[in-house]
Amino acid sequence: METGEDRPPQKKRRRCYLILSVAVFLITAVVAVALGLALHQGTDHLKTTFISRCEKFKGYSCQKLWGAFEQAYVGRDPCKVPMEDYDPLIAAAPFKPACNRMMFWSKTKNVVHDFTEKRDCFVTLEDTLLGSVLNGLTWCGKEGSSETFTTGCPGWTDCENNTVRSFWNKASAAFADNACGDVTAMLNGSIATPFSPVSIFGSIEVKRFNSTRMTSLNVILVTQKDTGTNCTNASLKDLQKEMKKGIKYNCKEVTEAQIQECSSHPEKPCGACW
Ligand code: N1C
Repeated sequence: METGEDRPPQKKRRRCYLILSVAVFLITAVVAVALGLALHQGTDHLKTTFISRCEKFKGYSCQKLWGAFEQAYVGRDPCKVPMEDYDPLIAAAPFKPACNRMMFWSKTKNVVHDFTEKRDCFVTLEDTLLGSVLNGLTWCGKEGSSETFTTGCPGWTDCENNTVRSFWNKASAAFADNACGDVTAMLNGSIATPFSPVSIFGSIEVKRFNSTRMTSLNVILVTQKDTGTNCTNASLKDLQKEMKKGIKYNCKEVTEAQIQECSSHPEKPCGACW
C-alpha cells in the first residue's frame, strides 16, 4: 500500500538510478573513444615512423612502400603470415650487394651497431632501407580488420609464421642472397653456442651463402677480456663445416674493448682494426 510519505524517497531513488545510468554510459563512451584513438594512434605512429625513417633514403616512394608493407599482414591472422607474403615489399626495395662490406651477426646486435654507427666500414641489414625502417618495431594485423596493431601482437616464439618474425626471415634471406666477396659475421663469445642452428644467422643466412659470389666468411668472435668461448668452440666447427666448397672460413677472437677502440678511431683503415 502506498502512502504519501514513501513517494519522495522512491522518486529520489529513481533519480539516483537515472544519474548513475547516465554516468556509466558517459564513462563507457569516453573509455571507448579513448581506446579507439589509442589503437588508431598505433597505426598512425607506426606509419609515421616507417615514412620518416624511409625518407632518409633517396629515390623511393615511401607511400608505395608502406602500401606494399601493409598488404603483407593487414586483415590476416598474425600467426599465419608466411615469409613469402613480404615478397612484394622486398621487390619494391631490393637489397644491393655491397661486396667485401657485408656484416652479419647473431646475439651481438648492440656491439655490431655501436660499431657500424661510428665507422663506415660495414653494411648490416639495419643499414638498408627495409632493415632500418622496421628495426625494433612490432606490428600485426587482425582477421576482419583493416588496422595495424602495435601491441598485443604474438611474440617471437609464440608461433612460427608471426608477422614480425616472417619479415626478418624474408629480409635476412634476401640480404644473404647478395653476400659477396669477403663477408664478416660478428658472433657472441660470451655464450656457450655462438653459432646457433636455430638463429636467423644459422638457419637462414648461412644456408643462402653462395660460393660463386662469396670468397670467404670471416667470423669475429666478440669476447669479454680473455674469458668465454674461443674459435675452437664446437658450434663454430659446425659453422665451418657448413661453408660450401670455395668459401674460405676464418675465425678471430676480438675483445669487445678492442672493437670499441676501433669505433673511436675513424681514421684507421677498416680491415686493419682487428
Ligand atoms: O637470429 P639472429 O640473431 O641470428 O639474427 C641475426 C641475423 C643478422 O645477421 C641480420 O642480418 O639476422 C638478421 N636480422 C636482423 O637484421 C634483425 N634486426 C633486428 C635478424 N633479426 C633482427 N632483428 C631482431 O633481432 C629480430 O626482431 C629478433 O628479435 C632479433 C634476432 O636476433 P639474434 O637472435 O641475436
